[in-house]
Amino acid sequence: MKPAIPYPARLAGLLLASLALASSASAAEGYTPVVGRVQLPPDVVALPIEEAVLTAPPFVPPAITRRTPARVVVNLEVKEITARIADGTDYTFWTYGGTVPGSFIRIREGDVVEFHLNNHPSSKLPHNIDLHAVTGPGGGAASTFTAPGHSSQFTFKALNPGLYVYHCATAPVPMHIGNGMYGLILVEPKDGLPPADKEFYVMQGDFYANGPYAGGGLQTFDTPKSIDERPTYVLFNGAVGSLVGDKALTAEVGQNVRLFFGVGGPNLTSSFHVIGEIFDKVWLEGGNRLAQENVQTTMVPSGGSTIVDFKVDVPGTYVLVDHSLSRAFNKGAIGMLKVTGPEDRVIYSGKEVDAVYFGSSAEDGSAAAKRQAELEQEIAAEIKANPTIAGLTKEMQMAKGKQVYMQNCFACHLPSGEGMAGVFPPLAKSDYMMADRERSIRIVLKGMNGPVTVNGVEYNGVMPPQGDVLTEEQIADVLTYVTNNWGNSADAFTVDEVRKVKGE
Ligand code: HEC
Ligand SMILES: [Cu+2]
Repeated sequence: MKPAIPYPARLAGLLLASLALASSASAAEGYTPVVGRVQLPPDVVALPIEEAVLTAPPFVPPAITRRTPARVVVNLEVKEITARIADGTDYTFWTYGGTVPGSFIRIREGDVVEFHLNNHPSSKLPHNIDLHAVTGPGGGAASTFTAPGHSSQFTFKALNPGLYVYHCATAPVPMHIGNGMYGLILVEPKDGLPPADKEFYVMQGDFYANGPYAGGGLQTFDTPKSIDERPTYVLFNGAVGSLVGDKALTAEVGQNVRLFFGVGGPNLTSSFHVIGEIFDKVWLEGGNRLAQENVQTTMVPSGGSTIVDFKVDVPGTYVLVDHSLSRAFNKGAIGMLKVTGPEDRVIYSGKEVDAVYFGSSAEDGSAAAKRQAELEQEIAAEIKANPTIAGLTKEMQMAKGKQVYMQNCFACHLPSGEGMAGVFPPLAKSDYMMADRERSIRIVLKGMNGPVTVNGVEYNGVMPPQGDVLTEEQIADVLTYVTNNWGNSADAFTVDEVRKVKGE
């Protein structure tokens, strides 16, 4: 029989295996022999047995009310699935329990846990689990290496309270984690946590796709991007918009909200922040001592966690972000908490005054933002009111192009396309834009600077290139929109036209 391998040696083995990059080579490494059921002492045998309640994110199992230990049976299933990662785009996720992050597990300090890891027969690969709550080699990974259609069992005692990450540790590990194989296990302290009115489960992860952000179709893991730590997506709960709209978290004014927040990685840490709220209490790094109060942004390491509590005092939408903000605004790390209930205008008044200020053009920003919200509603209403729109390619392109425009162009060219005198040239009725299709594509792809005359007026500014931010399809859509709106009229732009100019 193979002797137990000490952790450093195992780690070295895993590293070597991931260097080999072939999962078949690592399969042999991951396997450890069956050692037979543990002989439990009488005091453990006498404990009550219960099956752990597992929940899918953003939900959390109910607080544990017993004040004595139990033998808890956990049944966790590994499933490889295809699911939406962004609008129109699917991704091949590997999951614990069919969700990203995996099922939330809640136990109590002192519990003896009989853990079953079941790898669904439809899986293509072996998987295992390293629970940071476990004291022992590999956190359970050494004992749970499980082939497709198999089930492994091991037992551990929850010695330390805290909020712990669990993840797959099968080589190549960053790939298994990068495909969504992580979750949280809460080990409640003996006396429980202070009560909260609402508890939610949110985890951040970085995803490395073999295509652009929301690029459409089916995407899978991209190893070079992962090695360079260049994520395509940084997400809360495994998809763009997983906590937005009717999937937003909810609470009522006066409630104490608790977030169990973790970072699966595989690579990035999180500067976790809720816009418009202050964390009243933070259990830093998921430890069990209340470590800090009144915190704006808390650092959460990759493979780490935090527990934050905050009372919601006024109604509105509070936005969860990684305050490394490109991740929020360009890679998907945005969630929402919608709070309903009575206003308290002393705590937060709302906009009290909007007056003209002649010193700068700053007011344009808020006017534009208001107009953007109106337009976005219009688009939604239009699409809703007209189901045949989907069949009409040009209109469809216009609708999609409008969304691209409202994200990437309106700030300078304004929602109405009229530009800004002396600074940003107009697109509405622009003789310059309408004169040359290929030139317009080139401008969007590569940007523009130097003097230009539009409708008889000279401009000399800088337009940043959009080729790295937008897909070819998005460029075709936005150009179709701007050349067919505000009195302009032209044929729809095709992806092929964009590709041709891009290849110049
Ligand atoms: C940061 C501000 C900014 C953004 C964002 C921006 N532009 Fe521009 N755009 C400019 C400026 C400034 C010029 C003129 C550059 C010059 O003077 O050489 C310009 C010029 C143009 C022109 C040619 C001139 C004309 O008016 O016909 C087109 C077409 C155009 N932009 C389209 C777009 C589209 C489409 C987007 C979004 C995908 C976009 N721009 C985003 C600032 C911007
Ligand atoms: Cu795995």
